[in-house]
Amino acid sequence: EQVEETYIMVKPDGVQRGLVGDIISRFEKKGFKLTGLKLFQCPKDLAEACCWEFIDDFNLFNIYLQWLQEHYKDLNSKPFFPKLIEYITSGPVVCMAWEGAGVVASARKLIGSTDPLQAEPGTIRGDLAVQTGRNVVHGSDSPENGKREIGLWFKEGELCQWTPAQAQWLRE
Ligand code: YYY
Ligand code: MG
Repeated sequence: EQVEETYIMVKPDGVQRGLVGDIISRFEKKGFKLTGLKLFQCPKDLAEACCWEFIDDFNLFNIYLQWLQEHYKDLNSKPFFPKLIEYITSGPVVCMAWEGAGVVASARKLIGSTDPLQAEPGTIRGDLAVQTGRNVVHGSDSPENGKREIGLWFKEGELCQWTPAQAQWLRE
């Protein structure tokens, strides 16, 4: 089987609500391999600039905005995009890289539908959230985007290659 990578991120509401451990745990227990993990906070002045209220450093702001536009490149022109940026930059997020055969589609299933009210019970959004605008977690939608997003959110030395002790008990 083809080993894939996916970028999973606990959004600011998930961090504020104390759901980080629960969310990490679901991917961990399933049997995927964690290869990257960090808490990241968008610099405060940039977060405020992202609210389009004021802006101190045009250059830095543009770099960061371009970066978030690249992360959500399919959603740039949607009417909810400014609010999405405001939300994503409103507090610390937990950035994760997970690896495994089939991890991209399986992680999307574990996460559940974009609208938490439509998400099945047992999924992260189905169990832990009530609104699309506060759906606690991000997951890449294709192997290509998994690679692309990990490249966007992690620097080279931040990722770990390792063999979990349980590997031989997960697959025949
Ligand atoms: O991949 P997923 O997060 O399930 O949904 P996307 O269609 O990629 O949208 C990304 C993100 O945008 C979604 O998690 C919440 C937000 N959003 C929104 O606020 N309002 C919408 N109508 C659609 C998406
Ligand atoms: Mg998406």
